[in-house]
Amino acid sequence: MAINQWDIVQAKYAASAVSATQHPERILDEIAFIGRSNVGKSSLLNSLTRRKSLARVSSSPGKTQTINFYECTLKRNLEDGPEWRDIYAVDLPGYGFAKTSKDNRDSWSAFIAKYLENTERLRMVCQLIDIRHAPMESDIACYNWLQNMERPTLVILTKSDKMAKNAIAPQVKLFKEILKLDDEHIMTYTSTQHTMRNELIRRITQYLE
Ligand SMILES: Nc1nc2c(ncn2[C@@H]2O[C@H](COP(=O)(O)OP(=O)(O)OP(=O)(O)O)[C@@H](O)[C@H]2O)c(=O)[nH]1
Ligand SMILES: [Mg+2]
Repeated sequence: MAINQWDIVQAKYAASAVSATQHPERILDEIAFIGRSNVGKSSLLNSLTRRKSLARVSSSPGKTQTINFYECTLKRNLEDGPEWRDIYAVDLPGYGFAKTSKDNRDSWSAFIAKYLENTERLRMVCQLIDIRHAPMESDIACYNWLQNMERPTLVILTKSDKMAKNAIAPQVKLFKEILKLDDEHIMTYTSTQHTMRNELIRRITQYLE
């Protein structure tokens, strides 16, 4: 790792919450990952922490049903020695899962909303959207809702390995226009190749200082 650049050197499961009152005992800065079911939130978390199956991944949507906290240790080398800090990476259940009943969806929204509204140490939210689709209504609504709450948001276009290389830039441009984003607030990601891993850690840690 280059000098000053943070890396995630350790990660472990800390807790699962099924109601807004459940939270791991330790108080740490939090980074949350939100997005439609199946967009690749849990996969991105595994890629980010270099762990194969820290978070459970499934090809059928609706896999993550609870708010899962992962305690991550960040490390960077400064000129006078290493510096460490712990944070929570928080994997949220996906939205837009059609097979779930309306009642279920409503309680999902209330549960997640409470977490996003009330978590004081939530430093930023990564909103994941599948790069292959134009932003859906639920994605736009979620993004606007985060902005109304004044949550710093980074949009991550996932599964970029599934798109032709020359189609990526125009698609990023489309998302930037629709969501009115500058370059610092959007990036692509591929959890199968990890090529954007250091860049994502760089962006996330900017919000911690
Ligand atoms: N090719 C490719 N497949 C991916 C990528 N990220 C995730 N997937 C696949 O997409 C599917 C869903 O991934 P998950 O990480 O479980 O998605 P999730 O957003 O956590 O889904 P829920 O927990 O249901 O909300 C799995 O089959 C993954 O292997 C990626 O970057 N590239
Ligand atoms: Mg998941």
